[in-house]
Amino acid sequence: MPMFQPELETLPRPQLKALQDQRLREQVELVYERVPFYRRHFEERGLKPSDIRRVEDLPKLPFTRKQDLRETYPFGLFAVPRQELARIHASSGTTGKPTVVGYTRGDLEVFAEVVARSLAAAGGQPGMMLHNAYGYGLFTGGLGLHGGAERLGMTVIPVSGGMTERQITLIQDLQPEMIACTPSYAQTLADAFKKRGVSPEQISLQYAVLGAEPWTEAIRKSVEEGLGVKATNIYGLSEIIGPGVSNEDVAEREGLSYLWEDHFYPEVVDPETGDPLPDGEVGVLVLTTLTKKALPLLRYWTGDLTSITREPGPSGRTHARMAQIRGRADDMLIIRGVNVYPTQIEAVLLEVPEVAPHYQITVTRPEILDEVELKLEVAETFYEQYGEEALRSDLGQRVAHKIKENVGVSLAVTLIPPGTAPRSEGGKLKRVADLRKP
Ligand code: ADP
Ligand code: K
Repeated sequence: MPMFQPELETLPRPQLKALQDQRLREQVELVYERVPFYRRHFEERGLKPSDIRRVEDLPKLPFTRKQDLRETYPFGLFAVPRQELARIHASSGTTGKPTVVGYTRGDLEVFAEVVARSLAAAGGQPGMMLHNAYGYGLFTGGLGLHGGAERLGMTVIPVSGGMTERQITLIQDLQPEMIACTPSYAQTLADAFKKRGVSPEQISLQYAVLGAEPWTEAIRKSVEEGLGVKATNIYGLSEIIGPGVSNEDVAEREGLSYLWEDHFYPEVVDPETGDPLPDGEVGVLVLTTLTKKALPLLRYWTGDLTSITREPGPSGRTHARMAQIRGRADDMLIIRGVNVYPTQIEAVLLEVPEVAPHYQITVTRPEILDEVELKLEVAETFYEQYGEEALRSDLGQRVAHKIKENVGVSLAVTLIPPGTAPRSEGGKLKRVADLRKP
C-alpha cells in the first residue's frame, strides 16, 4: 500500500532515534518552562532539563497519570495560554470522570498527519470515500478520523455513530470504499446488512479501520466476513492525541500496528513495579509526546497492555510495532485468584465455529467464591440447523472446557440465540459486568 509519508515512515532507525532525541529535548524545555507540574517533577528529583538529553534518560522521570489530569482539571497541564487552543476534546470517560485535552493549530496538523498515515496503512487512498461512523463531538474519534481522511485526500461522509438503518442506506447509496468505527459497531452494521438481505460482496466497502476498544482475531474474522472488508486496527487515546497513534498495515494484518514514533515515544513497563521491560514482553504502554504543544505529556501511563518490537516490518516501515491491546490494566478480572482479560476469553471463541463473537461476561460473588457466567451466542448457521436444540447441546461445556484449558478459569457458559447479546449502537461496547464491586 502506498504510504502517506514514505520518507518519515521508513526513516532509518539511527536517524529516527536522533530525531526523537532532539524533539524530546525541545519537549522537555517546553514543559519545564510552561508547566509547573513538570517543573516540580524535575526539581523534586534534582534534575535539570539538560539531564534528559536522549530517550534513554526518560526513566529518570516519574510517570504522568490520568489522575494528574483529573487533579489539574481542566487546563492545569496545558503548556499554552487558552487563547492559543484551536480545539478542545474530552476523553469518553470509560473509566471515571472525563479529562479535557487541547490542541493548538499545529497539534491538529500533527493529528491529521498521523491519522492520514494510519488510513493509508489501512488501505485508504486519495479519492476514496470514507464512511466515518466514529462519534463526532467531544470524543476524539469522529473529528480525528475526519481531519486525517481529508488530509489524505479522501472524501469523508461524517455520519457519526448510531441510527444504524440510515447508515446502511447511506453505504448502499453512496458506495464508500472504507469505513471507520468501533469493532463492535462494525459487527452491528454487518448484522443489519444481513437482515436486509445484502451479501458482503454487494457491500461497496473494501476496508475497515477499527479501534477505540479492545478486540481480537475472532471479531476481525466476523467483521471481515460480514462486511466483505479487510479490517485493520487503529489505536490511540485522547491524552496523547486521539486515534492514529498506531495502525496496522492492511497487507500484514498480523496484529502488529506501526506506532508513529517520530511523534510518540513508546516504552513498555512492568504494571507492578513500573520498571522498563525489554521489547517483546507484555506490560503497560507508556507514551511520551515529542511534538505536542498544547498538552505535552512525558511518560504518560496509558494503562493499556501490549508489547512492542522495533524490528522493521514487512512494509519497510522502521517505526516500532505494537501488539493488539489485551485490555486496560483496570479491565483485568481477578477470578478466584486467576488474572483474566476478557480478550483472552474472546480469543478462544475463534476456535469454535459453532459460536459467534457476541457475548457478555458477568462476574458475581454469591457467597465466598467468584462465579463467572459467559452468555454466548451460537452461530447463526448452527442455530438455523438445530434450532433450540443448539442451545441445549454440549457446545457450552466444550467452550467452557477450552477456556479452562487456555485461560485457566472455570466459568459457566449459557448459550443464547443469535442476536440476543448486547450490541454496540454506535460507540464502545461494554461486554463485562463485574457485580462484585461495591
Ligand atoms: P476513555 O479513556 O474515556 O475511553 P479515549 O476515547 O481516549 O477515552 O479512549 C482511549 C482508550 O481506548 C485507550 O487508552 C485504550 O484503552 C482504548 N483503545 C483505543 N483504541 C484501541 C484499540 N485499537 N484497541 C484496544 N483498545 C483501544
Ligand atoms: K464488501
